[in-house]
Amino acid sequence: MKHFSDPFFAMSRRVEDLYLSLGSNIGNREEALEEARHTLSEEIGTISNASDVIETPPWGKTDQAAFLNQVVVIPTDIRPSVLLDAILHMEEELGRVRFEKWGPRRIDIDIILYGSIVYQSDLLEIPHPYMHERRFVLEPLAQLAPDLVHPVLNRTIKQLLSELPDA
Ligand code: PH2
Ligand code: MG
Ligand code: MG
Repeated sequence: MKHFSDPFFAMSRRVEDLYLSLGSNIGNREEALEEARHTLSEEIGTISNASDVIETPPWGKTDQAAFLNQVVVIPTDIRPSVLLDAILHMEEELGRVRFEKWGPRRIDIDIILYGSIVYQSDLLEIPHPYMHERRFVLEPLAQLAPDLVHPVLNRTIKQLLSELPDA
């Protein structure tokens, strides 16, 4: 029974707020985000809250076009491993081609936070391992949930944002 090795099998399933970061820096970026929101609401659940869409300079790999970024919230009880499969499938359907790590993409959907769940597998880490270093995540996230506490760092989103070294 391979299920017993999944820590989530033992957890009581309850609805938690799933925070996703959306990003696009190829083609019609607005349209890519719009399609992502539409597909997410069909495949995962109704979006209960969404930040503004902001334009952000490329982070990590800086010789590429500016991104549009947004954070959305979906209350759900879907298991993390299933979520990841669904999201990877959606990214493919939405025309994502993986060229290189941190490189340009039409759409990127990243799991940022999932309630206060801490999850780690070979394929997925929640909270997102770089979220606290990324202004393009923290800024829109702080619009929605400034007082939300990062379950590993034990700091609020507002605090993490104020502690970012300025670019
Ligand atoms: N995504 C990356 C790497 N760099 N920079 C910005 N501004 N926005 C992103 O969404 C982004 C990035 C890897 O997924
Ligand atoms: Mg990403
Ligand atoms: Mg990604």
